[in-house]
Amino acid sequence: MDYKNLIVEKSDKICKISFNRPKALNALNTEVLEELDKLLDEIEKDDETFVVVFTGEGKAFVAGADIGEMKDKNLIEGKKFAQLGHKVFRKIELLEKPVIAAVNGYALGGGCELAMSCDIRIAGEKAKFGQPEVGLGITPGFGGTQRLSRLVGSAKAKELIFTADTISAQEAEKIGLVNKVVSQEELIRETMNMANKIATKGQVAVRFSKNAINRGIETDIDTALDIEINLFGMCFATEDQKEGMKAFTEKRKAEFKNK
Ligand code: DAK
Repeated sequence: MDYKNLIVEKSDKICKISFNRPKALNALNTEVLEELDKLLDEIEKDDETFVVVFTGEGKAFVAGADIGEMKDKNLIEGKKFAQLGHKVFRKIELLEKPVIAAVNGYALGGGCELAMSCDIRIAGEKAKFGQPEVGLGITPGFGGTQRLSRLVGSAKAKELIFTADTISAQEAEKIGLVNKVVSQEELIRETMNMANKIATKGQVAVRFSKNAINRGIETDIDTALDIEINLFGMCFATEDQKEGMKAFTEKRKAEFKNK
């Protein structure tokens, strides 16, 4: 399927998705969110995609929800927009396959929230992060109050949200909002290297690990450990576990079938 606002490139088991509304700094409108919703369904079913990478065309990753579209919405329309955004962001978070955000520039408001829905964030040195919503008279609306506090702790999340400050990539790394900062030139290469590394591992185990971390973090430690025990046990019903351990004892590289 062709997408108007997204550039989709698939190679070597990696699907790279670039937001492509550079004139509006890749702001998220209904059309972009609907395209993303469809694309995520396609990716979930695509056996040739193991890892997803998000990035942005131009100087922004995503500069937030589209203020131009939002400003005239009434209550019903606002609610519909919110439901669509939440559905898409949760779909990213719960996608079986790992998702990496290569944050090339502004990640503000809904853009920062989108990056936080991804599993891993790598930032270019010029990237900027922030939740500027209170300056527009709204609260963060695509999960920012919840995901930011889970990532960086409630005190830092409150500081960033209450002040609407924009922070640098370096500051974002310091507080744990991004995994690492690299030069702008190296951003895509470094991100692809990490994606490639993940794509060569046993994908059932990678996906089980994502599932265990996501579900476990929301619950008490005993329930969380039970989740791990069950998924660990299920690995022993896979061909990958047999092959992975056999390859180790035979001192060769495992050839996973991902089943
Ligand atoms: N929406 C629409 N257009 C945007 C935009 C945005 N978020 N951000 C930038 N643009 C547009 C600008 O209007 C401008 O368009 P033209 O004037 O050229 O037509 C173009 O992109 C270039 O922007 P600038 O000229 O402003 O570029 P600068 O380099 O000078 O500044 C900037 C870059 C990122 C600092 C600045 O553009 C900026 O402050 N942008 C707004 C950032 C922001 O406030 N983002 C948060 C948006 S609020 C909800 C759930 C979630 C949300 C809302 C509701 N529900 C539950 C209902 C989320 C809200 C948000 O994300």
